[in-house]
Amino acid sequence: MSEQLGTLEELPEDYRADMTAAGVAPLWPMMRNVLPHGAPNPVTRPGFWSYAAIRPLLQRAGELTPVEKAERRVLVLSDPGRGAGAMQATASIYLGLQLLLPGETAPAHVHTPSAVRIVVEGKGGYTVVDGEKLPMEEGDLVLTPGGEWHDHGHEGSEPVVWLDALDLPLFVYLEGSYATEGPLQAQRNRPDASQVEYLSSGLAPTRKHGAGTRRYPMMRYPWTRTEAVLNEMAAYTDGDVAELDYVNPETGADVLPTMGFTAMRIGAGQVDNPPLRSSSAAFHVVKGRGTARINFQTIEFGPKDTFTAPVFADIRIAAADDTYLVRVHDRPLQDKLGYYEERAK
Ligand code: GTQ
Repeated sequence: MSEQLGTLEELPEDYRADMTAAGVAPLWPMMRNVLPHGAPNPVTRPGFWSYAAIRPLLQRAGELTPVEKAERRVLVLSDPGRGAGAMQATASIYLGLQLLLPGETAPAHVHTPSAVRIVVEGKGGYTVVDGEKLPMEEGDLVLTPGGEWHDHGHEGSEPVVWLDALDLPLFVYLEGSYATEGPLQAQRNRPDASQVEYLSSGLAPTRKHGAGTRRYPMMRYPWTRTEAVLNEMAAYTDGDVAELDYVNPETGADVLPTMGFTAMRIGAGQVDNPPLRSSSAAFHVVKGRGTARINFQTIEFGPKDTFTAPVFADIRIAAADDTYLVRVHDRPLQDKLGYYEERAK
C-alpha cells in the first residue's frame, strides 16, 4: 500500500501544461487526499463553545441589529478546523445560537435544509411550523423540517435563546440551499401535536383507512418528558448511560432524513466511553457538568455549553454532576448511504 502514488512535480512540465489546457488533472498524486487508507482524514476539529462567553455577544447582537434587519439573529459556531467565519461545526452539521427579544418576531420563511431548535434559556418563545404553534421551553427539541414554513415569536419578558442545528452544510455542498420569504403564518387555534394526539408514547391517532399520515406528525419534543424517561431508565439500569433517540411517533424512524438526536443521561461519577463512530456529533449540555475528552482535547463543560466531535473521534465524557446532553449527529444520513460504522476502541 503506497502512501505516495507519484507527485505532480515528477511529471514533465509540458505534459502538466497540456493537461491543464485540456481541463484534466492526474488522479494518482491526489489519490490519498480523496481516498485515504482505512479511515477518513477529517478537517473538522473538536470544538467547545462556552455559553457564558457567547451570551454577552448575543445580548450585544440584540442591541446592534434589529431582528427585521437580521431575518435570523444568530451567532454561528465555527469549526476550529475550518477557522474563523466557518459556517459549520462539522462536515454536515451547522450550529448557531439564536436570540429573540420579548415582543419580536422573526419573519416566516421556508428553505431546503432542515432545522432543529434546542431551547437554551427563556420563557415565552415559540415557533410556528406549518400553522402549528410550538411553545419553546428549556430543553425542548423543536423540528422545522426542510420545506415547512416557519416563523418565530416571543410572548415572554426575558430574552429567549436557542441552539439551531441544521443540515445546511450538506445543502450548500449540493448547491441546493435556498430560502423563500413570506408573511407570518396564521396559527391554528389548538395546542401542538405533542400535547394532543401524541401526548403518550405508544399511542397514535387511529389511522383512517386510505388516509396517509403526515410526514412529520410531531414537531415538538418537550424536555420534561424526555428527562422523566431518562431518570426512570437510570433507576433501572446499573451504572449505564441512559440514551433515548428522538423518533417519528408514526414510523419509529429518525425524526429527520439527515440529522439524528439522542438524549443522554450520564449520572454523577459515570463515564460515557462509546465506540468510535463514523458519524460526527455535537453535544449540547442541557444540565450538569463534567469533563469531556475528544481525541486529545480536554473540555471542562457546564450547563448550556456545546462541544463537537469529528468522525471516528475517541470520545470520553465523565460527569461530575448528573448530566443531561442532547447529541446531534449525522448517523441517519450515513445509515441511508449505507456506511454508518462503529469500531471498538
Ligand atoms: O431560524 O430559520 O440558525 O433559517 C440559520 C438559518 C436559523 C431559522 C439559523 C435559518 C434559521
